[in-house]
Amino acid sequence: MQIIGTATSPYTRKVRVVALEKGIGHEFVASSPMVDSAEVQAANPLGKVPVLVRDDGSRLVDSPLIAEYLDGLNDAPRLIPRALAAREAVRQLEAIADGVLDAAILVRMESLRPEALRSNEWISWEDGKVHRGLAHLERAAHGRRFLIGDALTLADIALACCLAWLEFRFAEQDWRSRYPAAGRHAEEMLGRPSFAATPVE
Ligand SMILES: N[C@@H](CCC(=O)N[C@@H](CS)C(=O)NCC(=O)O)C(=O)O
Repeated sequence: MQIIGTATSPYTRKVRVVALEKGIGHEFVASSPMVDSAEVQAANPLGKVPVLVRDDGSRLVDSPLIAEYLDGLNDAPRLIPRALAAREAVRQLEAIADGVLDAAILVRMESLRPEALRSNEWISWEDGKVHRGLAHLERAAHGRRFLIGDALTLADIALACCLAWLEFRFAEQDWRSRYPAAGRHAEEMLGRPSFAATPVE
């Protein structure tokens, strides 16, 4: 099995961490949607990473679907609970962490455009999603070691991937003092071997 993506992509990191936490053997194939665009577009019509390539050559795209597939391969541990309420809660927090990233990536892309073409209105619209999403995740992390239940889930992985990427790309912003509970939570997650093995660089 292969996971195609980049070390800097937080969605790619999320599925790599899921595979590592569950002890699922795979090969990480570094391929950038911008630099190796023909290769990535051949693997995913949307031209985005991550892409999971199974041993029979079939592919899965979109990190929530890839994470769900990987989680179903074994129970050691189960990162998406089977019970409906807990499952919904985990997927909801994953969706919000991913949505924060979607918006933050748009902020970054827009900010990199020449000043004359840049829309500050658009940047602040997307930035609003980043901060409202983080405020939600901050409340979820308050006083908790794990976001849902008493064991690691996909929600914890998604939040740590999200915060680590924000700190990497927007290092000038002090995310941890603004969102201290999320920061403490990410700090603990980033100490896990699965995160140490997937540095954002
Ligand atoms: N919803 C997708 C988002 C994936 C995504 O946006 N990946 C970025 C890299 S971090 C990408 O490939 N961007 C290239 C592009 O949008 O053209 C997922 O969760 O896998």
